[in-house]
Amino acid sequence: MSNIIKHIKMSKIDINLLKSKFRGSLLGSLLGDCLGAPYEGDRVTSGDKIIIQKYFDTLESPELKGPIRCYTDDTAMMKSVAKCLIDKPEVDYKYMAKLFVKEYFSEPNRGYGQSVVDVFSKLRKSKFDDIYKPASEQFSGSGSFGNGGAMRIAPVALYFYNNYEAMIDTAKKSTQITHTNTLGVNGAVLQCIAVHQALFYDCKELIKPEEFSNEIIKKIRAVEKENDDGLGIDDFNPYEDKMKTVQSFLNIKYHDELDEEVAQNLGNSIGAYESVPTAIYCFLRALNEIPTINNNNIFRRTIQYAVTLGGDTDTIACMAGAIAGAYMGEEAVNKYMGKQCEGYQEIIEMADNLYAACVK
Ligand code: F2R
Ligand code: MG
Ligand code: MG
Repeated sequence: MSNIIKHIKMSKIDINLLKSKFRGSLLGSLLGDCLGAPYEGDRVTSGDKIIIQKYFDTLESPELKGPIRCYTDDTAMMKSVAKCLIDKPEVDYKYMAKLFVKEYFSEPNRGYGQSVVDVFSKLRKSKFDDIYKPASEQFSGSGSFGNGGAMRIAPVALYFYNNYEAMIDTAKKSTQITHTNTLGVNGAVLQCIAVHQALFYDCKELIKPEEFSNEIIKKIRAVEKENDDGLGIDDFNPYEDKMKTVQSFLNIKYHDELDEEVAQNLGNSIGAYESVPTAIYCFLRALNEIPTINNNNIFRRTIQYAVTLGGDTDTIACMAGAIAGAYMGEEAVNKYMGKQCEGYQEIIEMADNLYAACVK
């Protein structure tokens, strides 16, 4: 593990920027969710991209009354993860499970995954006797590979900004409350690694997509190695391989039809394997100009681009936004756009409380 940590730009972290980066990341998660939600499940055409451009332009208008964009399960669950870390410095997973269940039964109409709600019911019925049992029984024992673990993981990356090993461990254990399939768990770990890594880059220096993705590949390789059976045959490194596909797409000059290929090859569905690498791709692609998006702000471009890929737009934009916000900080978030989103002030306060809980 120590070899991997050497690759993280530890020396580059500026503690004064960190508070803004905490806010930026949780706001990125919120804005991606709220602004992507109206398009969830849609196929996006070239004409739709023009409409999405206008939609985002309008959201930046000071005249617009808000908040009117509701958040979904992505933010509801992210808030529970953050609250758990704030309230219980020694992570209490039973408390986290209780927060998920309380949140769901208080507001069940937030667009939760079809199967994860069974986990919540079983947890409640069993009085949280074994918090990992209900998830392990999903899909005839294979566990969920949905992106529900990844969409809520940003607070873990922030809280453990200076403890990489604890971060990986917490990303796994917090995901396994609802998702036990290796693809669901390692998808959450991959997203956590990406958010964490973005914290260590100064937004005044443009990230080199190849350097950033190479760092991620090294780290996810170490995580996936733990699933090896030690025989040296049929090694199973799906996320490492998918990140290499991300790199090959980044090497292609942008053209309009590319988005369709990205959606088909990297994926845009609710499976973690078909959405987490895609979110990382959105962030890395949006570091540079995208001809179909008329805006110079990397944070907004990341979220807008994620929405234009269609499919699981709230969740891909939420994950991409969390990475972009961790890189750019709160200053990149347009306040008028933010105020259009339900829970904007609450998320800022939550980010500050999370910061206070871990930065001494
Ligand atoms: N549920 C949705 N979107 C549906 C439409 C919502 C609509 N807009 C509305 O407002 O009502 N979005 C949310 O769900 C995704 C996260 O899901 P999560 O938490 O991973 O849930 P679940 O149920 O565990 O998995 C989701 C589906 O994936 C398939 N699946 C998972 N594992 C499987 C396995 N081992 N074998 C076969 N299929 C598996 C199933 O279809 C699950 O129902 C986010 O997009 C969030 O926004
Ligand atoms: Mg959702
Ligand atoms: Mg979704």
